[in-house]
Amino acid sequence: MTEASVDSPNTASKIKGLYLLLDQRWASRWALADILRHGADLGVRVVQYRNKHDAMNEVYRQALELRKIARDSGVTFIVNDRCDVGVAVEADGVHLGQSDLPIRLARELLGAKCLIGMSTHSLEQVVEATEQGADYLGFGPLFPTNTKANHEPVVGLDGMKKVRSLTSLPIVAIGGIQSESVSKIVAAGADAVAVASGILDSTNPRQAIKRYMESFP
Ligand code: 3NM
Repeated sequence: MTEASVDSPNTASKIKGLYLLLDQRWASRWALADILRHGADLGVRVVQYRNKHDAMNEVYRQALELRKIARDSGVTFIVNDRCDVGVAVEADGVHLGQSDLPIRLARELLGAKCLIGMSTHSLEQVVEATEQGADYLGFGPLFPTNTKANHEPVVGLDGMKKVRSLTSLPIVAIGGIQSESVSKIVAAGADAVAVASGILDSTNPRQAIKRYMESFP
């Protein structure tokens, strides 16, 4: 455990505002390190590194580079899916999907101080992940998105409102979120809003991050 994490334990209160998705599929267009630096500069507090494609040595190399930048700028760094990468780069958290390791096993591997997030897509999954000890939940897709292939049915703002009363954990709304929708999503009960394409498909990601940041009430 590093000194920094002893000084500032990972708490779910770090899951707030714009949750920036650094998805490897855009790495041929943008340096993800630059996107992270722009985010940190504009006040983003949490990022997730997402790579479902590359070989493990490349995933590790990219994760380590991003992890260092995040640590230097005080941004919470979360790795998608992979507990082994999370341990290897001393990530602040690991985000699990419904087909990843169970939360109980992830906790054994990662320890008490590592944040564990869980993707949920239904009321039942929200209740289950809360009972199983997740630190925060992803919930979506709020709206249709091309970023996740074969995604589950859209939950919409109504779904968001329904799950708010089912858990006291921070909820990260995800899926097809444009900056124009942020205030309504927060009003429906989300603590954070995860975004990939709304920023990485833009011709000016820095401008796009700024627009999202200014959309929070
Ligand atoms: N998970 P964008 S939706 C990674 O519903 C992911 O759990 C989802 O990217 C879920 O902001 C999604 O481009 C895609 O829609 C998020």
